[in-house]
Amino acid sequence: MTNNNCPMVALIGRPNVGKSTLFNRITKSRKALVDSTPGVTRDRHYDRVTWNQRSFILVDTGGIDDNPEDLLVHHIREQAMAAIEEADIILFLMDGRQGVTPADYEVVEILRRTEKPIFHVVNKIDSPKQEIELLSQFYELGIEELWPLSAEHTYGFQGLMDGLCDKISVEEVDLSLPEDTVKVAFFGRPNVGKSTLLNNILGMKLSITSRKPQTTRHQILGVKTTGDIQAVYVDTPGIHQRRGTAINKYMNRAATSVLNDVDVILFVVQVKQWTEEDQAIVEKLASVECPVLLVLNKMDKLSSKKELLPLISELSSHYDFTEIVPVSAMNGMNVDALEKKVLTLLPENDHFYADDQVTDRSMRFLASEIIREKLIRELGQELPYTSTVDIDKYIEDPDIVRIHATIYVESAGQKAIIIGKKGARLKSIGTAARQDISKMVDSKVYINLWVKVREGWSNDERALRGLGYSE
Ligand SMILES: Nc1nc2c(ncn2[C@@H]2O[C@H](COP(=O)(O)OP(=O)(O)OP(=O)(O)O)[C@@H](O)[C@H]2O)c(=O)[nH]1
Ligand SMILES: [Mg+2]
Repeated sequence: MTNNNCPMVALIGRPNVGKSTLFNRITKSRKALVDSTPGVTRDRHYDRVTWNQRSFILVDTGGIDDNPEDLLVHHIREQAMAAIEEADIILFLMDGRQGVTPADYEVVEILRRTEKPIFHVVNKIDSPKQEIELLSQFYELGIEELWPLSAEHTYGFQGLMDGLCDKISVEEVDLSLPEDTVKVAFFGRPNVGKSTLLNNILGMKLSITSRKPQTTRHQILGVKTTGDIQAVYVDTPGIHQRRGTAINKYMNRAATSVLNDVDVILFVVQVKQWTEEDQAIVEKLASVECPVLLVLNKMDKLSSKKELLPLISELSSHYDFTEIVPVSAMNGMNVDALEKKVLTLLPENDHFYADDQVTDRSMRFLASEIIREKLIRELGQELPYTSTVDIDKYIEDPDIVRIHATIYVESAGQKAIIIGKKGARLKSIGTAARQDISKMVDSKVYINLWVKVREGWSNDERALRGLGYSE
């Protein structure tokens, strides 16, 4: 279930202390992004979480709630011992409203046997006033550091997550997927419709799209489970010949690195527009051993079907493609057939992600992408290519999500363009982003946008890493 360097964080505690509420809160960044097909499992006990550039597997060791009281202590003891054995970090939850119980004493004693980091969390504490009233009795357990929390209402949550992240180093994290994960990569030059195609296959808007080339800047994973096969589709930035700046190099690396570990390649081209860039990409594919399907996109632009056969015969001279599949990502034409073909090339596999999970990206990341999409769409040709979005704060309150984000540009002139007359442009970027994010998280959203000048960020490796462009 876990991969080599990704730490496992176990949630333990008596029934009803709020383990599942905390589990859902930590993983909630993706809860809005689950498949709504009826019948798919929702009973998840583990999930991969990325928080502040740290990744870990969170395990909810629930499932003992039906046991009679006398068996309970025995189960909790076992649960604690198993966590000591298998987990890297333990979150032990107690119930602030119920007070200290004999089982809590017992678990605390068991946990003293390990050197592993342990967070003694006292849940159901909703305010500073309650913290004063309820927390002190727990110091009887002889624990120096207690973490008051309201898993339900977020009190203490950010502090707990920061504390947890302090125990996980950024470098330690291995983001590679387990060996039996099957990856299908979209590959191609900018603007051919790779992201539109991914979204069409997933049946939801995950990867941002626009009429401008070089919209996608990162690898975006889209997970789709069909029966026994869980396919991980990977959208990549368009490979381009623009050399030079650090961000251009980053984007090309983000695209080509997918070739090191991929099971099927979907080489996407635009119908009747074979260019030098496509030719350069085909040359990169020479050393690839997995099946490569040529996806002929934007078929809706082809005036006559008669043109298709000669086109296919011409294109097949470029490479020994497993198959050439004409589609229209925009209107969905033949996308089902493409997906079916892909599935025939994939083995049945262990499902690393929950069957209803759509991506491994956090809502924080997706929010920054949506804001960037609105920026691109709002500015069209005027858009300074060298702009990016960084989320300063992403706060989930019970009835609203509050997002504070900064748009970075490289000059005061660019800043003025984005802000617009009396701030009108910036306002409509914020409104459009708020609507999309609100749909995704199924909650009210507030967005506060700033524009700042940071000269030369796009050609500065360190600045890029600080702004989320890290491999
Ligand atoms: N007519 C037509 N337009 C399409 C089709 N698929 C995508 N487009 C449009 O092509 C443009 C580029 O689409 P994207 O999905 O952003 O392309 P991409 O390959 O991901 O581009 P980069 O991320 O820049 O590499 C958008 O305006 C899409 O609406 C299609 O089947 N037909
Ligand atoms: Mg794209």
